[in-house]
Amino acid sequence: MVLQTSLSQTDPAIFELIQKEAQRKELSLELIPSENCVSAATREAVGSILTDKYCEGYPGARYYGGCVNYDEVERLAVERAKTLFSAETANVQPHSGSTANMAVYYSLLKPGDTVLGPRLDHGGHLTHGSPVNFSGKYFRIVAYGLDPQTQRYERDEIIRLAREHKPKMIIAGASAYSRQLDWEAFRIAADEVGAIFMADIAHYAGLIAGGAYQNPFPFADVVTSTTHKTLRGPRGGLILAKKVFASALDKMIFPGIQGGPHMHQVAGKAVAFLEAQSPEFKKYARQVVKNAQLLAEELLKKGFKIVSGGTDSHLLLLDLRGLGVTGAQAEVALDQVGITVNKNTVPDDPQPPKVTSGIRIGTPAITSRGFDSTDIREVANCIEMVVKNFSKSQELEKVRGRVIELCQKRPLFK
Ligand code: DSN
Repeated sequence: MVLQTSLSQTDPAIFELIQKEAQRKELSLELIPSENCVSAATREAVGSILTDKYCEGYPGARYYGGCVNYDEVERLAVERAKTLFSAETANVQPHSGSTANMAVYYSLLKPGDTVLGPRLDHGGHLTHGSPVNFSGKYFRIVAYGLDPQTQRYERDEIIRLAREHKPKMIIAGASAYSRQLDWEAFRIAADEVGAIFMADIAHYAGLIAGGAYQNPFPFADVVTSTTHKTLRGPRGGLILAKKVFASALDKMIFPGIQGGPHMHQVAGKAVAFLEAQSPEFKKYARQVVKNAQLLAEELLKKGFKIVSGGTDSHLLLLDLRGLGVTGAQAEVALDQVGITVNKNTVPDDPQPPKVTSGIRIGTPAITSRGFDSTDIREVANCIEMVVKNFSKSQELEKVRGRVIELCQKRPLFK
């Protein structure tokens, strides 16, 4: 007999930890830009019986019987993803953004091929060519970085590097870059040398879906993403591509690097894609950017330095150099008052990656709980008080009270 008892009866320890996490989330400000809070509907799909089934293959061509309902789930997810991003094709099976990126490298390149991608310490991701990642181990990486003056990726430099190194693939996309990526520049660079242009929109996907950030299509050949950041879906990955690349990418996801897709996750992605097509989601995406821009303005007024001077997206990077506090110290002090951020390297950071001189701040999760301009001003005040008094426990206690007030004003789980 399948156990039908509730989680609290079957496993009180795990039940208790989930309750504790709900409480932590409810009473703290989630400012990590890659995190969000999914809808109850998405959670229901992800927590459903769809976790039970093996569906190796693709709709209509599976290696297991009994996939009829799963075929429909996957078809819905694929069609919705294509509509949302104006994509010719979609593969919704990648378990994560990293596997989505791995499938692109392994299907469209040969080991040792040259790839032009963003530097990890200038905003890029591990899978964009870091030497400790498969991408840096198996491919020849030429990395581009931020312009020292503008602290942005500059069009001329991308084109110059492409001409010099003749990469087989050029990657645009980032984990800590707040500005609009110049998709057209990457297309021009790719065309000059016959390279594939891959855009990794993991961070910007929800903003793009909501029309608050430019879509890399039609410029990009292949677009990879996660589904759980600004897009506010379940944890997972996604590949969108021009038709000509689809068959190679599909074969690389399965059977190349994955076995059975996680169909409960695929169902959750379908729900999130549907939600992202709504007018409310468009409003949400615009508000995420407005909130990030206001937070940047307020912090600038208070004398903080922000990499590139502001943001066009959901995140900003505070440069703490000169304030006598490291990124790690700021992260710990903010955590003590219930503000969750992550330490992050800033351009040409003198500190090692486990210390850093910066913090990365994002507005997707607090916007999901309804934060507006008044709330954002208070968030800026709290950040200032903590960072400038990071070692004074009495000051931190006062800020903790203000954070709780903000959280109670904007409950997450009603
Ligand atoms: N680890 C994710 C992030 O925090 O941005 C992906 O890059």
